[in-house]
Amino acid sequence: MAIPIPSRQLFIDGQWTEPVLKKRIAVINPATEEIIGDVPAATSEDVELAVAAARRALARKTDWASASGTVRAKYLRAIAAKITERKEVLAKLEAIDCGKPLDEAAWDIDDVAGCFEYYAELAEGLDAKQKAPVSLPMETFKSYVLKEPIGVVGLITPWNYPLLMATWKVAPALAAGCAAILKPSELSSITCLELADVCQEVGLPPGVLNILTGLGPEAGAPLASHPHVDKIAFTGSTATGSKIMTTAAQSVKPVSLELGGKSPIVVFEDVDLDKAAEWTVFGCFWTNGQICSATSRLLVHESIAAEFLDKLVKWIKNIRISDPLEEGCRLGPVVSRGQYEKVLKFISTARDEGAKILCGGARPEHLKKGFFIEPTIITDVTTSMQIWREEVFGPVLCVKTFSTEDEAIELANDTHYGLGAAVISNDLERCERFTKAFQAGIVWVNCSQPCFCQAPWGGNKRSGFGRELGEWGLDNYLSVKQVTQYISDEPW
Ligand code: TXE
Repeated sequence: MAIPIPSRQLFIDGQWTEPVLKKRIAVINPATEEIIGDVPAATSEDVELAVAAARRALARKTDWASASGTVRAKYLRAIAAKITERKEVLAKLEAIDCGKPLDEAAWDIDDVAGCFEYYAELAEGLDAKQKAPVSLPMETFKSYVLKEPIGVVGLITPWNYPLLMATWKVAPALAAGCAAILKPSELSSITCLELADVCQEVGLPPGVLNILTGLGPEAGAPLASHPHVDKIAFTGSTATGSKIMTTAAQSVKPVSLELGGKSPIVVFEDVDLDKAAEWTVFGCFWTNGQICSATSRLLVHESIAAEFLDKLVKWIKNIRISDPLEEGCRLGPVVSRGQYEKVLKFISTARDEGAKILCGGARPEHLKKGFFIEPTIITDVTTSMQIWREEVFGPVLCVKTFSTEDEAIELANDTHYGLGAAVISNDLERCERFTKAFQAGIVWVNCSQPCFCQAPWGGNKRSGFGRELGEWGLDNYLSVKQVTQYISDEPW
């Protein structure tokens, strides 16, 4: 059963605030194509208010940036507990907003709560790490390091994991003692507004987290260029990431960018083909392929290619495609009409360029409405084809065969992106060689996609830079201050 979309405003300075220009954005359920509600659309006027509120939150010395990590951890734990309490509703909202199966959405919400808990722990740990001594070659001086919140941070996030991607930024930013302005994607922002409600309920000090829903150019761009925003953290397309970097450069603002990908999965002949098929399907079709790290280029050893592709097709035929709220749904629609048309165009271009659509390639026959696309496998691909080179961000796997390790590595690294890479083989020395040779920020051995909030996440090349999650995620929001003191009684 669908649930009503709560009617919300922007969240600025701890208050629900109507956008200055009173604009709103329709929310469309991608499974039914129906308008199911709306969210406020912020513009630069609202960005001004939010930035001012965030700066005030940092100026009040008592309750945030200068509070101990232990104090901030209490708020993060309280947020985690409320998220867990609201899990069922949040999962349903996520499912009808971005089209992911309800079970998957529920796992996301568990991960959201887990991530807030994890950064609560790290916030507490931060207190002990203060004044870490630096060893100097001269005894007349002593030196230590203070880790301080970087200031007011702008967090711009995408639609594929709406609340989870927001949490990957909000939780460490707050743990570090920053004040934040979150700008979720206009395509799915409902659950981020529910996070605002949670923050109000736990009494998060006003201005510490401000949430501005709205369009990229109208709300995201003024946030990225604002002179009083000290850092931007962004997850989204490489094109928008590049724009944000250019804008941020004008005020020499640090940025961290988690961008697109075209990650390879290399499958050798020495493996259990059923297990390898399961990881390959999971790696590419989970969340409908709308994952930045989706292993969407399969490199399979030529000696097992035919048998392996047969198995993949059988796996795929068993994937239940339906409305995300239906029991047993494994694949929902893609997020929007724009994304639907874009993915189908990728498939038709691949066909026009001479590739073969082995399975899928169209809307499933039994679904007349909604942005549904069958899981698609494309073979006879060459390295110059668009389908090999560009991120599809949909349920599309393209396949090439290889005969030697060197060839597999060359094909795997034949991309401008460098986010994830997977190798499936029983030969662990070979896996080690691939681990070193892959040009990627994340390597999976005998699996694809598992993600833990303790481990660093991020890419190389045009997949961006900086790492989220783990301690690296916290460091994104901390600045390092060197303090050196002259301690000798002798004159210098
Ligand atoms: O992304 P955008 P879109 C890829 C994927 C997808 C494509 C387009 O290939 O098909 O990007 O998706 C905000 N200044 N990924 O259009 O534009 C925008 O409002 C400041 C990969 O949704 O990058 C949203 O909040 N902000 C990806 C966020 O940027 C701006 C996840 C992401 O939107 C802005 C999503 C501007 N000028 C898409 N323009 C991943 N790495 O996981 C837009 N935004």
